[in-house]
Amino acid sequence: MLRRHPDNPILTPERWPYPINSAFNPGAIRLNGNGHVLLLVRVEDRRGISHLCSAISEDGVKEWQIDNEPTLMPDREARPEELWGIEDPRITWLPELRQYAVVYTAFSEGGPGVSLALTPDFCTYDHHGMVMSPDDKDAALFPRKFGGHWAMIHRPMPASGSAHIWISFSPDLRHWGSHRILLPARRGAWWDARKVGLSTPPVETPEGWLLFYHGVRNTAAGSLYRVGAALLDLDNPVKVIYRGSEWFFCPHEGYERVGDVGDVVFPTGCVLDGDGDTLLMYYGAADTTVGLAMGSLKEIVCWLKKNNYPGTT
Ligand code: BMA
Repeated sequence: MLRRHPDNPILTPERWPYPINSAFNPGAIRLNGNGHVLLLVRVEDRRGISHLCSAISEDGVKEWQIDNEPTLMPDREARPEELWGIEDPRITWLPELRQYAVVYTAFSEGGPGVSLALTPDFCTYDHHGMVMSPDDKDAALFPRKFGGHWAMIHRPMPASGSAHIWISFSPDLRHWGSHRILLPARRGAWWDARKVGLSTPPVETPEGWLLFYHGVRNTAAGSLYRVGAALLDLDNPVKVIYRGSEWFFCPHEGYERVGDVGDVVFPTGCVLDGDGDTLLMYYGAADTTVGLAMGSLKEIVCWLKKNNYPGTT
């Protein structure tokens, strides 16, 4: 259901204006105003510390203008929770606040947690700091409130056992509660048995919020990251309407199978094309480069209906 773009990988570390190790797991948004696509790419430098760097393209496919220097750096003085870098941003436009929300992993001395910053323009940021304590990652906001509360999807990591996708609510984007499991990892031999985590921010469709998620299976050769989907109720996103039984996107091409961390496809951002149906999904490939895959929202929802299996066993 997702077709890789023939120009893949669309962004590689060699193209960066300054020396880096890898460029992957980008947040994505279509900018208000000119409609260009902005990627906030996770860039790992040669110390191993990640920052975010923006790349902008008119059509979201080619001629990327990469910032000449890091766009958002971890600031270990002002924000000690960013000691070992900032990673894997997910971007949501919040019409009510007229700001973009950037939710990212802050790698603190206590482990990775979820941080939130608001920005009107990707130049200045209002940092809310770490809003979900370690270990927690793979988080994004919904674009609007439900019953007066903002909702965030995230993935806390328990000390033992499987890691599930959770949803939490906040009246002010700072204080979070009403935590509950939204999508549990399956069990046994399932492709999404050990860990699941949000991929891109939820995508609104007429039938519900489309939730892409990665499932991780441990094998003798290491972890395998693959992508599946679920559909959440539009007005009550704690309600899962459908969950696909199978994954539909997995490491296959050379650049997805070989890299710093092989056998990983890790989508973190998507935008819609002008037709309102074609999805452009951006993903990290083998923790090294950025890939683009395209599909139809309608087709994916249709597939979910036919392949629905809400069970975990
Ligand atoms: C996850 C995150 C991602 C990474 C993936 C595969 O836990 O840390 O940033 O892409 O593992 O290594």
